Amino acid sequence: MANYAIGDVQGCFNELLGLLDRINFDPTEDHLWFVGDLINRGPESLRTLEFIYQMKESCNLVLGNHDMHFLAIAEGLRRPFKNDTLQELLESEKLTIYIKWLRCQSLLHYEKIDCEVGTKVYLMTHAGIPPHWSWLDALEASQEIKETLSSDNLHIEYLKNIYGNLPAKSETNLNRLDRLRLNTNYLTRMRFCKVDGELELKIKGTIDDKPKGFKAWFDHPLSIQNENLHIIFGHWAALGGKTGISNITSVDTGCVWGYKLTAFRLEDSRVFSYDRIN
Ligand SMILES: [Mn+2]
Repeated sequence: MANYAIGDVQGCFNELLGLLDRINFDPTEDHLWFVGDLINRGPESLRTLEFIYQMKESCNLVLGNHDMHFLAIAEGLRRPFKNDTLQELLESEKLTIYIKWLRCQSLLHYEKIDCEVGTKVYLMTHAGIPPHWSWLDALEASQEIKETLSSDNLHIEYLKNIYGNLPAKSETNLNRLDRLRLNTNYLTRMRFCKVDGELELKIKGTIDDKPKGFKAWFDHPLSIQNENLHIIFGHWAALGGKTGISNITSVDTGCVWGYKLTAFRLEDSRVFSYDRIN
């Protein structure tokens, strides 16, 4: 029995099958941790989502920005972008089942895992954890989003209001929708920020492209960090799977951009990968 964190699949279905074959994945024994962005931009969003849905008992997953984007389109709140590859999924007869299932997923997952070096707490989000958040801040923020997104009464208003780069940081008296947007941006879109959590969401690129005064979120001292905690995230393909920090692991290695899909085995930190098939 082993746990594998899998990077952003983004509809790269054949590469996912290839990677699972490479790790000898056994759905009756092993667990997969998906860092989000299961779908979009790659060739087979529908087959990817179908496949993961069918083995959902063996999977933990957190939602990424592309998964949220899909939900907003599926609810008729946004139009697809030109390079989105969601059409087949949007026309699926099981669309309502997939929407409901995704709406009930979290933006944060954590679990104690017995590793070769002792017990560790693994914490997974799509983009990361901002420097100023404590454990309680992270749990409260993700719980509020989960309750809102899974609520039949609140999810439309939420999905309508998560778009935008502001507010850039926590301020006193933020209203509920601004707080939800900011916390969703932290968990699903963050790359660069200041130590107080001020976000810079326009700049992408590598760690060297940091705007003046900002750093990659994981290059700040993190309030949440302790010696047993290991953070897993995706979202930032340009890192090439490298953070330079031993207990913060990036598993997005840009499969959809022509590179590879990566699995990180939590028990022994071994990395497996499968190249993009052309
Ligand atoms: Mn992403």
